[in-house]
Parts: sequence; C-alpha cells; structure tokens
Amino acid sequence: MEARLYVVHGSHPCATVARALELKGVPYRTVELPPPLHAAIQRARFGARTVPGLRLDGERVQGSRAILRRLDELHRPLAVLAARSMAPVQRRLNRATDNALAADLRDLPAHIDLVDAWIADGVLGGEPPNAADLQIAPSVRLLMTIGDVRPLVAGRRAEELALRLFPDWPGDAPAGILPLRAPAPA
Ligand SMILES: N[C@@H](CCC(=O)N[C@@H](CS)C(=O)NCC(=O)O)C(=O)O
Repeated sequence: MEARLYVVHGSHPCATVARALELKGVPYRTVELPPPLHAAIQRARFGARTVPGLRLDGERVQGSRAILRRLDELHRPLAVLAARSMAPVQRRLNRATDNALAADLRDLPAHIDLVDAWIADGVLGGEPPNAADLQIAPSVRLLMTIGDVRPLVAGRRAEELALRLFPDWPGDAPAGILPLRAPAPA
C-alpha cells in the first residue's frame, strides 16, 4: 500500500492522521505544503482547501475524520487476514504449545512474587531504573495486555513498576482468549 500524506507544518489534524498511520503500520511519505499555497494545491488535488489529505494507492481522501474512517475500513479485514496467516507461524516460532502455556500459567504467580520481592528489596524499582528494571518491567507490561492474566498482576508492586516505566503500551487482548484458564490470583 502506498500512502502519501499532505500536511501543513504544525497542523494537529495532520498529526492525528500521521499517528493513525503509524499505529496501523502503514508506511507513508509526508508532503509538506507551504501556506498559503496549500489552499490552491489541496483544492486541485483533493477538492477542498484544508489539510490533511491522504493519497492511498491512488485513492484520495481529505479531512482527518474521513481519513481515519477509511483507514479503519481498509485495515480491519487486512488485520484479520494477517492474523490468520501469522498466528500459526508465530505459534511454531515461539513453541507456543498448550503444554508450554500450561507450564507458563502455572509458574506465573511465582514469577510475579519474585518480581515483587525484588522490588521490596530495592533490587528493582529504584531511580534511575537499572538494566534489570528495563528487562523485567516491559515483560510485566506486555503480560498486562492479556486480559486472562492481568488479574495476576493487578494491584501488585510489579504492576506499579511496569506502569511507571512503560505507561503507554500497544495492544489489548480481551479475557477469554487463552485456551486454558489462568490460575486465580492469590
Ligand atoms: N476538521 C478538519 C480540519 C482541517 C483543518 O482545519 N486544517 C487546517 C490545518 S490545522 C488547515 O488546513 N488550515 C489551512 C486553511 O484553512 O486553509 C480535519 O480534521 O481535517
């Protein structure tokens, strides 16, 4: 997919679209238009004066709301298709068998206890963060995107550390997607 985003420097609706493209993983080129020439250029290219405008494989969409709507339309089926073909490969690469999952779920509460103990002992959670913080906090933060296991971390020191060092994190898998049940929180 070839995308070209037409912007004016500092425009907030243009920032909206740029971020949406990044979040959806759509590579794009930015064309910065010099005001006030943008008005004539945009009108000729998109039929309206304002930026942003987006060219997507030849299709032209103007205005941040219309662009985000169009990106959603295009990307929902693509994401489903991609997930269908990627998931089995990823599963093999990560040796994600039901047995491995069962073992991981069984061991997870002990791992979280260990992280909490390290935080309590000052091994983790200091300022500035150390190398171990930067290894462990993102692992906990990633786990927190899995609704089935999030309760195991909720309210724990490990959760606070993960959120403090990595407040923003992509992804959210709703509870109920794992083929096995996670252990109940202690
Ligand atoms: N609601 C529109 C707002 C677009 C808009 O006002 N863009 C400004 C830049 S922030 C613009 O093109 N201003 C120049 C002009 O009005 O000619 C959208 O979200 O796309």
